Amino acid sequence: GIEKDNTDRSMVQRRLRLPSACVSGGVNVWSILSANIGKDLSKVAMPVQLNEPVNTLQRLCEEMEYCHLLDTAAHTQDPHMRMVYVAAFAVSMYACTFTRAGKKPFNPVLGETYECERPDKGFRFISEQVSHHPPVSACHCESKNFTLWQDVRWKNKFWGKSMEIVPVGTTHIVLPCFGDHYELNRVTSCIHNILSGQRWIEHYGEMTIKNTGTIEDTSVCKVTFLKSKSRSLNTNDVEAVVTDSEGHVVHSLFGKWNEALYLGDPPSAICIWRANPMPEDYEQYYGFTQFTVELNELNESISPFLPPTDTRFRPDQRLLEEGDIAGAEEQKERIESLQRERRRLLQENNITHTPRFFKWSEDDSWISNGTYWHLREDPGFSKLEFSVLW
Ligand code: PIF
Repeated sequence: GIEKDNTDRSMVQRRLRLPSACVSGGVNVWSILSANIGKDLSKVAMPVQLNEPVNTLQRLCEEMEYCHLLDTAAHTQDPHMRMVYVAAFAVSMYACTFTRAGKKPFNPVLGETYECERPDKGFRFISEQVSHHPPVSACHCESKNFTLWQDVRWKNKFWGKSMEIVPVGTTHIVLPCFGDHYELNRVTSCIHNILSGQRWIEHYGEMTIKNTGTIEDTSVCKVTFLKSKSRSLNTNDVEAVVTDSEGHVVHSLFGKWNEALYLGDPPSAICIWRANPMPEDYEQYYGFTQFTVELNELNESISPFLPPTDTRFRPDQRLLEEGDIAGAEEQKERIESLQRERRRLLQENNITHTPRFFKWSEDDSWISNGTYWHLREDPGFSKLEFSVLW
């Protein structure tokens, strides 16, 4: 299946930049927020200028940029070193957020989907918006070395100057060759200076990584994302320790979530992960990494295979990417009212929405129902019915 139409695509030259730089100015975040104090912000339609041209489904895919760390883990015999690579991957998931405090991702409509097949990185990824209120995005990523799934739900706390985003849910990483099943929690993210001045993003709190897959490996990794004392002091620092079944420290790691992670103690520490260099002019292009730039690319080699619900077809996000703010805003409002209409019809008929490619599992998370890639190949999405999202 996976080989069929991607052998050519792995050779394809991907785009190096977005079609248009970010058009700045225009939105007064303060006026929006002050008009909605005390309200759940996820229930307020925000102007499209607050958005960057990727959505939360694609944001989950961005976290796969450094998946080679999971490939390395899958080829590492020593369970404590496997934990080190899994921890490095977990830290790397935050790297792309460093340059991204200025905007928010698009909020997908219910039933919106996204796929990303990257033979060059060895994975294929799917995601779907499985709930609208509250917004929940679920994803599933598979390769011959690992499977990763997670769903992301947020609790927003708006503190006036800053906004805290408290994630709910568990990230699962399976390494089938060792029977490992790692579970980890995400830490709190905070956007500072939301109303005025330079916005910046911070992640803090403790992440615990446990291997629940085997009884032999009871090691645990605790990753601490440190709160900085100020904008310029010890920012983005992380520390991690891997402890064995007796609680003895086997490995320690340190670094910065936006830069690099080291194993051991200085000066003999070795670099386990380093963030890729940013593309030229990234500041003008929403602070996107090269990998992010590629996520919303649409061309003839892929469009015939995608379901009509794929984010790449969503017109407001496409128009924003092209720099057409007015067109994007008009489409955003149109798409939102279509969604309200669908919701009204469901309510009138007492029907609850069922996600197409994910199902709710007993362990309190959304998991893939395993149908996406089969249906994509046979009969193909062009032969299937989908509701019209835009
Ligand atoms: C709309 O989403 P927006 C609202 O949900 C609206 O209620 C709904 O109408 P309905 C519309 O259909 C939606 O399109 C609001 C909210 C959405 C997220 C999740 O896109 C990501 O207009 C948040 O936005 C991550 O936004 C933030 O939630 C990380 O998109 C940076 O709550 C927020 C975020 C607030 C951001 C503050 C500014 C940060 C720079 O009638 O169906 O209810």
